Amino acid sequence: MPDRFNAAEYLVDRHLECGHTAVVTGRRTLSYAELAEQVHRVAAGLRELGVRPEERVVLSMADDVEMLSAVLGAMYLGAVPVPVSTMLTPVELATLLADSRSRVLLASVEFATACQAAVELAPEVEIVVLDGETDFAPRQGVAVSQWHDLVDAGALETPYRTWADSPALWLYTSGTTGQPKAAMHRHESIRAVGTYYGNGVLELNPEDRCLSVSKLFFAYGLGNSCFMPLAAGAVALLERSRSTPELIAGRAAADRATVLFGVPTFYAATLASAVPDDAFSTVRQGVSAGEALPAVLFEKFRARFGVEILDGIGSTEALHIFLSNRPGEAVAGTSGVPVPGYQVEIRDEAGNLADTGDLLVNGPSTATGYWCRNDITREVFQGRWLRTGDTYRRNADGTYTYLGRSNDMLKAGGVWVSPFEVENRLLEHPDVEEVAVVSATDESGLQKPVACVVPALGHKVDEDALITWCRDGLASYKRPRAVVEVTEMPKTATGKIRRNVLRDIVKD
Ligand code: 3SK
Repeated sequence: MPDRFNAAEYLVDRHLECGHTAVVTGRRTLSYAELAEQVHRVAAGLRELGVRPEERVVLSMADDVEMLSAVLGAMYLGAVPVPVSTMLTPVELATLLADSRSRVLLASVEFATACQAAVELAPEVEIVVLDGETDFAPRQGVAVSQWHDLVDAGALETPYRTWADSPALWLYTSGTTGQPKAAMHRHESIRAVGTYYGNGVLELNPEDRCLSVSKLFFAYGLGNSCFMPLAAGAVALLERSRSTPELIAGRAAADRATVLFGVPTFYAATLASAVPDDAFSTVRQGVSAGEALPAVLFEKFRARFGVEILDGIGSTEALHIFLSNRPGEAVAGTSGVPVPGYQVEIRDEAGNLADTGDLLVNGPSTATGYWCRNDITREVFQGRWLRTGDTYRRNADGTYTYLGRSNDMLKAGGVWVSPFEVENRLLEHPDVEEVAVVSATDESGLQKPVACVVPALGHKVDEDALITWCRDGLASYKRPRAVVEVTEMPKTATGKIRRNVLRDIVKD
């Protein structure tokens, strides 16, 4: 038989005797022993509800002790937690409930209205457990209970006998346009995230206090606020409310965060805010992922807050970060080098190894595939290699530079142009707050790069000035042929720019 391994046991039971704090929220502090108690109780409660090993349980929950113990408790029981975005519409949530065949939905009070509407549309759901008192009018055939009912059913003292390759977790991903699909992850992949990125790159230790802007329902947030801190015996600082610069800066200072996990839009918003310059004085390391961090943000954040941000890239399919800068050696404007345990390669359109082209990764945390999506699974998961869908350049110093999503690359005058390179140049201009470059078809049917710009506060967009700025700082063929002002950048739930929406705007 394969080796027995349960990721929840590894993350929590291993530290039972340490006496150390595991989690701090705005209201509560739990030791590892107290967190383990909650995890064991959720596992027993789910078993009492009839949840079987390998059965999926959807979580539409806010970052708090209940959500953390729901993820871990389901895994402890051998079931499969499916944390989903709390920003989904009822129709979108119902689609995921149906796709995952979930009978049980765990929900936070903040999202009860959307969950109630979703359950109306999802005949699979039989039980809803809420993490607090709120109105919830279930449709016929659905039982609603409270968190205390779940955790009062006793405690499961030993984990289900999962193997390293047993299913542990599903995470839905849809990219910027496509249909949602569940990336299926193994118990072993969770250990790998803690070992290779958490320990191998960040050198997390029990003194660390990890604060994440991304919530637990994202792969990035789950690694930042659960897998990595708990694997290291460190503290996870959880924040239930929406992450604003002011809130995160306040929590970082009040709870003495040592590692701050953000995304480029958060770092940009923080720089644009009045957050005090010493707000992150306890932070020994900043981390950025989700999309590439422009060099200008890296420099400005370090200059103002004294925090070095390690840019990296991961994916839901890879579970966490696989290319990353290293502490003290960050090269601004790059995603760094492969995380220990991972290999990357770049292939051109013909499938040959190249210095610029599609990025593939081979590593210990890759998903086993997408649930019930055979064609796309075979396209994305190729043997040991995972196609990331990102275009990268390998630099002479061994670092990698992001050039754009492979399907976002533009051709101008027959030559490939990286939208990201042009965006970086425009971000250095004082009139520009946010920018995305997309392709539009001109009167002669030819493709041309167009920059969509959100102006900086109190500034105006001057098309000629911005085109000249690009012509002066880049090869001339890369310059945008037009600049369009937008008041707000359309984004996905994970903060990625919805370029398809911008393409529609510039088309007219
Ligand atoms: O998008 C990323 O860079 C990322 C990083 C870590 C985990 C998950 C994702 C999607």
